[in-house]
Amino acid sequence: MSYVDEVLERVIAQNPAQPEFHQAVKEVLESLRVVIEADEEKYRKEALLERLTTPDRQILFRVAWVDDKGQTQVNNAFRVQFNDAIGPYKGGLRFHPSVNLGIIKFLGFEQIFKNSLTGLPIGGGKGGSDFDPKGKSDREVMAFCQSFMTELYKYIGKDVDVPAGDIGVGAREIGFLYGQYKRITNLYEGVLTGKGLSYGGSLVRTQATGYGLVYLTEELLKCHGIDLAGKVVAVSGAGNVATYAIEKAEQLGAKVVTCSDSNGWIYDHDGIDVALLKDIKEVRRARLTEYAAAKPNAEYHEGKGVWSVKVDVALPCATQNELNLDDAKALVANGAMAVVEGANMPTTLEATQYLQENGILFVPGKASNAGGVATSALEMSQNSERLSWTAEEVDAKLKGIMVNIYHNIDDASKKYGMEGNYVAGANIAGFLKVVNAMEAQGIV
Ligand code: NDP
Ligand code: 2IT
Repeated sequence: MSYVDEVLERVIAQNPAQPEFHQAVKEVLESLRVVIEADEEKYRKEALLERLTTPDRQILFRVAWVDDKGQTQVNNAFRVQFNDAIGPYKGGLRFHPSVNLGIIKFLGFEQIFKNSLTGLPIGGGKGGSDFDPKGKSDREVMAFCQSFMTELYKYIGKDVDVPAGDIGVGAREIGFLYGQYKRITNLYEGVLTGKGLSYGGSLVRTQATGYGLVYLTEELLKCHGIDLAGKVVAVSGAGNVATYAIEKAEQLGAKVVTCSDSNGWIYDHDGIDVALLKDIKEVRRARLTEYAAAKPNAEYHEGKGVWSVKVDVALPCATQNELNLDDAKALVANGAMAVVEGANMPTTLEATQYLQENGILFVPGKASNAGGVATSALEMSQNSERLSWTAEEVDAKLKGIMVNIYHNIDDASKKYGMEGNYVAGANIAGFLKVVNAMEAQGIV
């Protein structure tokens, strides 16, 4: 059996009931076959793929907190420190009822390659909890965050492991987490990113993932002779990534006609009104039904449906496996030209394959959503030098990083004989830097 197949079997056997983790590992290892098989005995001897697919450390802990009725609540929490070959562990925290160890491991594994692609010195990690911030009061969110950090602080630090936001963790949560870290450790240090601007945050970090996604999309299209301006775009999600992807796409002259949350979706023929969306989601923390209530020309539909709309470009920005084979078929039938992932692994393996086989330009999240973590690394740099850069400086660096990522994955796809396969290009380019660093540092 080939070494890649041996390790795939081992990962599935040793990590039962973690389908998302299996999916992420399968996608990466399948892409790496060409690299591994060129020097299979060396890699097998040094157990390189076993080391790459086994986290350095997995921390599981209980979080007890008291709700507004005086009832004690208990949640499960996780921090997976996956790989620190190229820098301190770096990756977000997700608070959502669906969170379990397998989800955090898939996200941590993806983060290794994404962080490598940014070109910045950050390793891969991820964390979170099955706590659901939705419908909780600010005091309840604070109580949870304080209890969560009272355990997590032992394992993190500005040069050790630097968490940030993800689903359900935004500016409010990062603020409460930072306050508790500082209170316990007495250290005012850049241990978290996505901080508020008044206490060490970076300009443009809030916008970075969505803006970066659109910068990469613009470059991808440009290199295929297509102008993003004038194109019709479908976005899913209505959170941090979706909102700023919509904002930047509209600034660059595209028309975004959809967004969604976990209850339903909006079709707005006139183009999504970002100011209204921000008011509903960032200020009022309300549902998308409010959008249709405020804009009677827009349609609100219950359930799923964003990918059924006829568009040129699709940007999935909600969550994993939200774009399946049927959705891929609908996009192809409607003449879409590109699918660029804003979320982490939003496209199923079958859907990805179908899109690629049908000539759709497809870029995986580990390349196209890397602008968020890249700007987090820029926040770490600013914290270290105790300076703040201007919005123009950060935005220009972000754009340069995204354009560079596109060319890096494009070059890798060509070099390994798979031109235009950006999944392979991203996995190979991300892997090569990490492996080089792992091998240089010996068997650890
Ligand atoms: P948010 O919590 O801000 O927004 C998530 C959005 O997706 C919400 O509108 C949410 O709706 C919707 N959604 C629909 N179905 C689901 C579901 N089953 N589970 C969770 N959310 C769902 O998160 P972000 O915008 O930060 O993250 C979106 C995606 O982008 C995730 O995959 C994340 O890992 C990825 N990402 C985020 C980065 C960042 O910097 N924030 C960086 C790189 C990737 P509702 O409110 O109804 O739950
Ligand atoms: O998935 C991701 O890259 C993030 N949630 C952002 C991580 C970070 O450290 O900014």
